Amino acid sequence: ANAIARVVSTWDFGVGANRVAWGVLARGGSALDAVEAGARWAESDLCNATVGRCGNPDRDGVLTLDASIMDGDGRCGAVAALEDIVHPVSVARAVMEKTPHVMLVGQGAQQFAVAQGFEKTPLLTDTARQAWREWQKTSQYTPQINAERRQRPGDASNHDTLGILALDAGGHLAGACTTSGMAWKMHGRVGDSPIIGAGLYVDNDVGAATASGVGEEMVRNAASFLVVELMRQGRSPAQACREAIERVVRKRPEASKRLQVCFLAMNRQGEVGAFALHKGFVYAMHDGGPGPHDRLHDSSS
Ligand code: SD4
Repeated sequence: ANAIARVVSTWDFGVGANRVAWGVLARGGSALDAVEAGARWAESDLCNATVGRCGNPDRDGVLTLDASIMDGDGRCGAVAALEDIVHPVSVARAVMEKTPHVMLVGQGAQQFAVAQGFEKTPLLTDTARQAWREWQKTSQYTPQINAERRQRPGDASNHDTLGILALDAGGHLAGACTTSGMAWKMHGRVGDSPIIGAGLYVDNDVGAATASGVGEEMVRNAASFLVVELMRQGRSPAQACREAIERVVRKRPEASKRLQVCFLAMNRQGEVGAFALHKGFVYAMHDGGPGPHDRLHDSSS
């Protein structure tokens, strides 16, 4: 195996996703299979109020899921506003591999998923329903800078997406991003995570980037694409993430004081970097090398 094979994921629960993804890489599996497996782990993790089946709903009490997957050769697929399917990342992969399209949304995405053999399962947990009832007492949409307590079911915190990037032994990159989006969002709202170039971008010639935080800022700045393009111009992953954050701030200096935006990047050599608008963003890395395999790295402004 190639010494540089590695996997990185956003936030502390990225440790769990990385372990599963590393299992795939260590068996000689592809980066694409690795990121899908890691994202699936997060989607079924019953402790994450912002990804998959345990996610918090929108302001109408509906849980809608967004996900994307991209291979370093440019192939990509995504789903947005998908309801009642446990593994949106796998539906995104099916969009990529089995349709002439890149993205399916809402009813159409669900219809496609069912036709592909994915089971329809009512997903909103009792805890999430309870959190939504609590939220309705104030009905304020004020995203927190970071989820202070780490994503226990029913947390009032309302973001923390899994973005996962992998480099396999063949030097091939892939990435995936999966989320239930901002809790208490408007029904029908789509964030950055399923938008190729915003929440995720991968190019084997250069590197890969993913994002977490308030997705509107990533969409405005085509942010993951921006990070990859900055690496193409010679920046290190960390520098590229920092410059992308600076761009976000320049565009909306006032809003930037209240919003979290986080970027995580890896170049084709396996160098990793991250930067966040506010303190508190961590990412997890697993490379199978000596020492702790599940290092958490802090990265802040
Ligand atoms: C979104 N970026 O839907 C996602 C939410 C998120 O950490 O990342 N939270 O805007």
